[in-house]
Parts: sequence; structure tokens; C-alpha cells
Amino acid sequence: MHPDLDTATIHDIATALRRARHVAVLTGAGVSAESGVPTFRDAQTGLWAKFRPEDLATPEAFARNPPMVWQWYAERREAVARVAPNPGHHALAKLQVRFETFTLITQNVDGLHAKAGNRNVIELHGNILKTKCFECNAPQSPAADHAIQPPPCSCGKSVCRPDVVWFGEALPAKAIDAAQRAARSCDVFFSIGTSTQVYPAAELPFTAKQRGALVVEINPDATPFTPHADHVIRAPSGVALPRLIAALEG
Ligand code: BJW
Repeated sequence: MHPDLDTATIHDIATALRRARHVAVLTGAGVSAESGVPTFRDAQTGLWAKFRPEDLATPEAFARNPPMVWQWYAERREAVARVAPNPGHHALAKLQVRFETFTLITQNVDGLHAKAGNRNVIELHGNILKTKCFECNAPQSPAADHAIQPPPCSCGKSVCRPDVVWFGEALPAKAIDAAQRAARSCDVFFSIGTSTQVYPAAELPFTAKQRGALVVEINPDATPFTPHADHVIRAPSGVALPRLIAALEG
């Protein structure tokens, strides 16, 4: 067993889940790390350890140098298309059928939760496999993906960009509204594989806690939310979540 997997904690969470009717889960890059998708803020391996977000993940960066930003995303898109969901994703897909409502909210843009079988995933930061117009926001054909230059939009005013949410941009209104509703009304809330540093997503576990939910954090490292969590599992999600499913089924 993983050294940080405390059986009593797993048992307590499983007991709470047996009583729960409404469950909400917020995931971040750590959940996809075991599939081989790099996180953002992990030292050495995180994307922001090698690249500056202000050069690549803002609308201003794209406006300054569209081909550079487009190519960086094209490489990441191709890498994401090659990877598969890991045991953490599969465990979350198993969890969704057990409750009256189960809301999976992700900051990840890789589409791996849907690939694992989760339905109605709320994608707060968009999806790297999709493109849209930089000006009119109309969805664009994925056939444009392999171009070195961002292809023009049919509106004639601008070019394609990845359909992700950059710093300084508003999150899709329906997505953040649904996520906030779930955080306000759930019995149990999980915050998994996120550094809880990027807002407004980072507010969600705090909202759930204030509204009386039992809040569980799964992360090998501490985050700003850790002192507020009811339970903390200090282990990779691909280890902790299957163990939790086994405890629920046992
Ligand atoms: C494991 C593991 C394993 C490793 N198992 N765990 C309030 C206060 C201060 C600032 C702000 C604020 N409100 C807004 C802001 C500004 C800004 C912000 O939050 N800045 C902070 C960084 C200070 N927010 C925004 O700009 C947002 N927009 C906005 O607020 O708009 C307002 C507006 C309204 C109306 C009109 C206009 C504007 C937008 C945020 C967009 C974030 N975009 C990115 C890039 C997406 C595209 C791409 O992929 O390139 O989203 S940034 C990046 O961070 C990405 C992620 O989704 C996001 C969160 O990161 P995440 O998932 O937490 O990953 P990491 O790497 O940080 O953490 C990984 C964790 O996993 C670690 O803890 C590890 O320990 C753990 N881990 N292995 C489990 N195996």
C-alpha cells in the first residue's frame, strides 16, 4: 500500500460517501499527471517551470505572436491525443453512478475524464482539442489543427486559437455557474490534483466548506486549501481513488 494511504481516513470518507446524495469533484492537472500530461506548477516537471505563462497563455501573448502560441498548443494537443486515462480517471467514472447527483468539474483541458466515461464534465478552462476564432469565438474545424500558422476564420476578421481559457479571460459562464451551484449544494466535495492557486476555480472547495460539505483533498503536496480540508489523502490520485472505490465496494 502507498505509505501515505491511511486506512482509517479512507474508511471515514467511504462512510460519508455511503450517506451522501450530492457529490461534487474538482480536478486539476495532477489527476492527469499519471497519464503523462505535465502539470503547470510542479517544480522541474511543470509547464511553468520551462515556459512563462505571460508568453503563451494570455490573449496578449497570442496577439503578439500567433504562430509561436499556436505551435506550442499544437504540440501539446498532439501529446494529449496520444495519452489514455489512468486509474484515477477510471475510478471517478465508476463513482459517478453511485449518487443522486455527481458533478465532475475539471480545470483540465485534455478531455481525459470524458475518455474515461464521465458524462456531463464541466470544463472550466476549455478543451485543448477544440479551436475557435480569436475574434468571433465561432468553433472552428479540427482539420485546421496541423497548420504551422493559425488558419483564418471564415468571418474574415481573425484566425483560429485554441479553445482554452487564458489568464485574464472570463471562464465560460454556464460552466462556472454550474460549478458554483454544485459546490454550494453538495454533501461531499473532493479537490483532487490541483494546487488551488488559480481563481475562480480555487474558490470552489472554500465555497463547499462554507456551505457545510465534507471536503476531501487528494494531493501528494500541501495546497492553500489543505488547512481547511476535513480529510487529506497525501497520495497520487491514481492510487488513492481506486483504493476509495475498493473501500466503498467492500
Ligand atoms: C498530483 C499528482 C498526482 C501532482 N495525483 N495530485 C483572485 C485572486 C488573485 C488572482 C485572481 C483572482 N481572480 C482571478 C485572478 C487572476 C487569475 C488567477 O487566478 N491568477 C492566479 C495564478 C494568481 N485568473 C484568471 O485570469 C482567470 N480568469 C478570470 O478570473 O477572469 C476574470 C474576468 C471576468 C470577466 C471578464 C474578463 C475576466 C482565468 C484562469 C485561466 C487559467 N488558465 C490555465 C491555462 C489553460 C490553458 C492551457 O492548458 O494552456 O489553466 S493556467 C493553468 O492553471 C491551467 C490550469 O487549469 C490552472 C490550474 O492549475 P492546476 O490544475 O491546479 O495545476 P498545478 O500544476 O497548479 O497543480 C497540480 C497539482 O497536482 C499540484 O498541487 C501537485 O502537487 C498535484 N499533483 N501529481 C494528485 N499524481
